[in-house]
Amino acid sequence: MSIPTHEPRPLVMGILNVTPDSFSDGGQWLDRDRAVRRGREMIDEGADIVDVGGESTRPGADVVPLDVELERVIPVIEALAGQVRVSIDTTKEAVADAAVDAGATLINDVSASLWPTAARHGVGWVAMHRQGTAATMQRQPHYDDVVAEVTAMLADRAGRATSAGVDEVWIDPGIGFGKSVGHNLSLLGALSELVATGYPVLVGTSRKSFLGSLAARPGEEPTPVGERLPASLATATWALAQGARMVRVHDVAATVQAARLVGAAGSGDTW
Ligand code: HH2
Repeated sequence: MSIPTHEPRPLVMGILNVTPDSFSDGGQWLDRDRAVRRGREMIDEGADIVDVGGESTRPGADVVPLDVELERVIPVIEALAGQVRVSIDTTKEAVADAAVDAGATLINDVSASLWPTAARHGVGWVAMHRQGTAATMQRQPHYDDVVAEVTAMLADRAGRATSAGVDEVWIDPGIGFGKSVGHNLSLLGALSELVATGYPVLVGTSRKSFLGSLAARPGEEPTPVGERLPASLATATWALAQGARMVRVHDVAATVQAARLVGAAGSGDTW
């Protein structure tokens, strides 16, 4: 039998931060034309969804006024929406409203509170877990049982969204959002518990700081953000192999290859 080259594969969401201060790509795509070009490049690289954001969520990031966030994201969404599925990464209802009017069909919500907006528009919704806010979340995250608490919170929000009429609900453990390195590892190690809720799971580890500390050689500094591709790919592959249906990444081309392999290896075909 010939070896299939286009197995159904898990999904890849490409990150497009139209911000000056995102932790990894801040300032790179703030210019509208560059952002649209990067979005088109991600489509060519195989992104299933392009996730457009206008406000960084990194610890200590500034709050962005509504008009500024709209000005950053709406023209980019309008330019890309006919060519690829677009999600809007926001916690503001007014931004989500305008983004859906501009063509976005998924609300990626790190505050896990915008399900009524998704229900009103009839679009999909991602509920992400976080402890605290951007200002406070990495001060001293604490859980008695991180896996149980994150799973319970996400199942609760997803249930509310489903009852409110949202047909497409994703859950996301929020790696790095009010979590220590140990919390992140516990959640990655127990992803099967989130998968067992029955909601599709999205995971975002791409270039995050815990990868820098874990991948560094003993006694060395954490690997810089631009050198975290191997660790990002390893954790994306791990997440997909545990049953996550989508990963959110900066490095689309490389991750699409990894996702293809996970899809092929998990297809159950005998070659
Ligand atoms: N991570 C970030 C932002 N949005 N959304 C979901 N669903 N899951 C995540 O893990 C997630 C997210 C942070 O990464 P990034 O967008 O690269 O940085 P910044 O928030 O600084 O713009």
